Order: sequence, then structure tokens, then C-alpha cells
Amino acid sequence: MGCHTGAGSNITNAIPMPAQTPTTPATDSRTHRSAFITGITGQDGSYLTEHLLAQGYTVHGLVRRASMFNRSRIDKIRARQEYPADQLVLHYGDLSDLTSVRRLLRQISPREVYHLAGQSHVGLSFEIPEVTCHEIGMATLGLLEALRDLDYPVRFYHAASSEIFGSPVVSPQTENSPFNPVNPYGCAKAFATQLCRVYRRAYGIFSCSGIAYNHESPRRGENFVTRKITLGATRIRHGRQAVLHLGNLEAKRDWGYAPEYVVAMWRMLQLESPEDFVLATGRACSIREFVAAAFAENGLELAFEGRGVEEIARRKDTGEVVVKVDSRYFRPIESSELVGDASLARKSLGWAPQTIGTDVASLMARAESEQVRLEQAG
Ligand code: G4F
Repeated sequence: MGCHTGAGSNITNAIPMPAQTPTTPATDSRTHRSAFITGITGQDGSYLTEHLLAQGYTVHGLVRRASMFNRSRIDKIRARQEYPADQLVLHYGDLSDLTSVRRLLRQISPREVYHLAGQSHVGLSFEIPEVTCHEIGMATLGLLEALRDLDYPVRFYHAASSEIFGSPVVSPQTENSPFNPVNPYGCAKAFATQLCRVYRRAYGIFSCSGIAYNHESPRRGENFVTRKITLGATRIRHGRQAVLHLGNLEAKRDWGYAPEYVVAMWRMLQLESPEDFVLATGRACSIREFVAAAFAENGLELAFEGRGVEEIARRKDTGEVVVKVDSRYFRPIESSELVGDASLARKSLGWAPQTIGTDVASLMARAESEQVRLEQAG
């Protein structure tokens, strides 16, 4: 563990002493706002980091060596230099190496832990189910065990998912809806969510799960459908791509905007007592609607024709086929139309999503265009 300032790396040395030395931190973070984030290099990790820094927190993030070349989001925050370097500290580590994570927790003594890490692609979880379940299920268990052994109280946020409901028996879903996951990712999240409840009740740990529905942004990875669509639409507009190949266009998702969701995560840890919350917009829209909105933002009206794997979309102006369905992107089982009821979050956290469904598509498409403009401006 510990940190290395390698060539080209701007990960700082978090703790200026040998990593093995049990320490009291130079500034005792128990007396001021400090947070530890797993998954800091991801979409949510980067927005949460910005939110916490703005609140005056010192933010410590766990970075896997494998993330070395996938750190652009967090590196951009560091590069802006809006905050002192020691307010955002990255540590190399891995949740599969729990001894070192325990040591790190003892060294930095965070008041709040946000656990966002883990394989997050539902489709991929069918390809690598064991990795997915280890990274989500066992890593959460390990972290809870580590927190249980600490000699000071920590507040723990667990990034749960709407995928725990999978094929739901009620709609919209609330915090009390039964779990019914339909993919390895959802199974692992259900396991981890239930463990957070067990540790809360059994050991009094302040652990809570944000049962988040899809939340997107221009920082979304390109293998998730929203970013794939907004990137594809912009590239097609600029002649850089001919056709966008997608899977199931019928699927519907409850899409919100990621920067708004991290605010709810933070508010959950400011409550008097721990509780799980559904974080959702309450509205679902289809992949097809999201595609149409993203292309429209690029000035391209589409006409859809055909059904299932035969479905295509043409530009209305030229008749060119710009969207095709490709069965390679279908999943063995598709989660049903998941829609969340965030009434409890509204009541207890004062949280209500503002950017919903196709508004997210438009916002993301505008961000892609801005990126192209910046690239062209050199
Ligand atoms: O963008 P997706 O891959 O997101 P999915 O599966 O809903 O999962 C995301 O949201 C969950 C809830 O918050 C998270 F727990 C999870 O970690 C992740 O962030 O796919 C959305 C829908 C699916 O129905 C999929 O079948 O889009 C459909 N789809 C159609 N064509 C596609 C594609 N998905 C992907 N990734 N790529 C396609 O070409």
C-alpha cells in the first residue's frame, strides 16, 4: 500500500512515512471533515470528490494500479489546482488486499467512507460473474469487517443499485420492495445491500445504501449505453462514424444526472441515523427515446423502422441508416422496466432530481459537441 509518485504520476505521497508504521495522522482527521472514497476514479467518485472538496473535506481516494491509465476524471480535478494538494490524496490499493486497506483506514482515520468501487457493467457481469461478485459482494463484506474493528465511529455509504430489484414485483420500487435480481451484478449488489443492513442492526455500524437508479453524465464510461449513444450521435454528425450499433432499444431506464445523485449520497451520511434510500427520478424512458433526443440535439431527426434485431433508424434529411440493432449487445436476461420511488429521499434528505430522462440525453450530447469544438479549436 502506501503511495508512489512515479514518473508521470501525480498521485501524492499520502503519508510521509513507511506504510508499515502504525501511525496517528499528522492532522487528526477525526476532528475535521475527512472522507475515504473507493472507486474515486469513476464517474460518481469524481463528482463526489468535487462535492466534498467544496464542503471543505479532505478527500482520500483508493486507486487500483490497474486504474493508472484510467484516471483522467480525477486527474482533471487535480490539474485544476482549485484546492491545496493535501486536500485530495490518492492512495494505491485494492479491496482484494484488505490488510492494507485496514492499515490505510487506521492511518487516515476518515469520518466518512463512500464505497463506490467494483465492476459496474451489468452486461459484463454475465461474462465475468466471479470477478463481479468478488469485487462487489466480498469487497463490501471485507470493508464492513474492517469498519467493525475500528476503534472510532465511521459513517459508511454503500453504492447499491436498482438492479437488486431486477424483475420487480412492484412498480415503482421503494426501499421496502423485495429483491429479485436477474444478473450476477444485481445478485452481488443484493448481497452487499443486505449485509449493510445486517451490520447496521447487528453491530450498530452507521452503514447505509443508496439504491441508485441509472445516473449518467458526460463523464460516463463509453461502454454504458447513454455515453455510447451521445458519443455516436456526435461522431455521426461530424462524419467521424457511419453507424451506431446498439442492443435492445425497447429497454427502459429511470435516468437521472450523476452530479445530483452524489449530493444525496453525502446527505445520507449527515443524517442522525443510518437508513437506505432509493435515488431515482420516478420516470422511465426507452433507449429509443434517448437515441432520438441525442441525435436531435445534434440537429439530426431520426425515423425508426422495423422491429427487434431488424430495427434501424434513418436520418430524415438524407435517408442514411445511422442506427442498427446488433444482437451482440443483447443480454441473456434483461432487467425489467425499473422505476424508483424516491419519496423517502425527498422527505428525509430534501433531495429531488432535476435533470431527467431525455434532458440527460440533451445535456450529454451538448457536452460531446463542446468537446469536439474544443478539439477543433486545438
Ligand atoms: O447503460 P447500461 O449498460 O446500464 P445498466 O445495465 O442499466 O446499468 C447501469 O445502471 C445500474 C443502475 O443504476 C447500475 F447499477 C449499473 O452499475 C450501471 O451503472 O444499459 C442500459 C440499457 C440496458 O437495458 C441494455 O440492455 O441499455 C441497453 N442497451 C442497449 N444497447 C445497451 C446497449 N447497453 C449497453 N451497455 N450497450 C449497448 O449497446
